Amino acid sequence: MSKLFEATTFGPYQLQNRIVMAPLTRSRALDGDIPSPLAIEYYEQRASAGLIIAEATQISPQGKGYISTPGIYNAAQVQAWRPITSAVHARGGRIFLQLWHVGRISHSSLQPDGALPVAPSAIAAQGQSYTPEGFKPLETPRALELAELPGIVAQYKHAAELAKEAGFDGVEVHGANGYLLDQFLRDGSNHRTDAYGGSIENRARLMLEVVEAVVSVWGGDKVGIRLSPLSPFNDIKDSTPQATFSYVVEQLNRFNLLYLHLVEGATGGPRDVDGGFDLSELRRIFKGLYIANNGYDKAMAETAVNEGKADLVAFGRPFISNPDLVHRLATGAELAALDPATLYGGGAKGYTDYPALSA
Ligand code: 8OZ
Repeated sequence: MSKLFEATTFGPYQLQNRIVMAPLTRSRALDGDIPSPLAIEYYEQRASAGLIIAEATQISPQGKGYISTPGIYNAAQVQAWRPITSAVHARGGRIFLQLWHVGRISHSSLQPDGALPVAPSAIAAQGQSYTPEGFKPLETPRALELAELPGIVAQYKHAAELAKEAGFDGVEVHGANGYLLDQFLRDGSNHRTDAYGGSIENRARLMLEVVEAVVSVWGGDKVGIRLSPLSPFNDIKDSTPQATFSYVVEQLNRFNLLYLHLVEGATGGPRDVDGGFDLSELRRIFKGLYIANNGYDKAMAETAVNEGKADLVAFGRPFISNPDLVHRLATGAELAALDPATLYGGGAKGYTDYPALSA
C-alpha cells in the first residue's frame, strides 16, 4: 500500500490516512443558518477520511452569499454543529471547519436588512447569485470603511471561538475562490487607497490579520488556510499573481500554520489553466504541511504523496457520491457517479443516501 493510506501525524493529531474530504457547499442548512440534522449522518458516513474539512460556513450574517449555507456565529449554530463533530470523532475521524465571508459574492436579498454586500471596493463581480427569488446578477457591493475592518477581523475571531465550542479539531481560513479575503488580496477587486489597498503588502493585510486573530484562538498548529492562486472562479483577477501569492505565503510562515491547502487550477474546473504561474514556488516557501486539491484521482494522489509533492490530498466531488471513498481508492473499487441535480439544496436525496460498498 502507498503512503496515501497510511496513518500520519497532522500537528497535534494522528490521522487515519492522508486523504482529506475537501470543503463542499451542499446548501442543506435550516433557517437561521443552522446546519441540518442530516449533516450528522452525512459527515459520519465520510469519517474514514483522514481529515474532513467541513463546508464553507459564514462567520456572520453579512458573510453569507448563498441560500441554505450554515453559519458559525451564534449559540444555536454551535448546538447544531456539536453532534456533527461528535459523530465524526466517534468514528475515529477529525474535522476542521472552514471559516467564510463571501464579500461581494452575495446579494442584498441574502443580506441583513436588505443591505448591499460588502467588499474592498465598489466593483461588481460578473456572475449570478442564487437568491430566494432565483438567479440574479451580482450587485455592485458597498466598499467597506476603514473603520469597519477591525469588526471583520473580530467576526472571524468570534467564529473561531465558536468552532472550538462546537467541538471542531481546528479551522481552515477560506482565503480562496474569490471571496472576501481573496477580493482584498487581488488588484482586480481591491482599488482601495488606504492601508488595505495598493501594494501587495497592503492588499494582504486583512488576510494576515484574520489569520493572526484565528491563530490567537486556536494556535497555529490547528489552523490551515485555503488559497486558489490560479483560479478565475468568481471573477477574481490579479495582475501579478506570482508576486502576490509568494508574498502572502512567506508572511503566513510567521504564524506556524498547520497547513496550506491549494486549489491547483480552476475551482471545480481544469487543473491546467494558463497563468504562467509556478505553484511549486509556494510549496517551497511554505514551512507547514501541504494539502493538494483539484481533480486528483488515485494514481495522481499516490504519486504526489509518494514523491513528497503533497503531504495530504483533498478530494471533493468523489466524496459526495462515495462516502467510503478511502476504502474504494484503497481497494481499487469503482467509484459511483454523482447526481448533479442533488448537489445543492433539498434533503437526504443525493446527500446521505449514497451507499457505501460494504453497507
Ligand atoms: C460552489 C458553490 C457555492 C459555494 C467555494 C464555498 O467555491 C464555495 C462554493 C462553491 O469555495
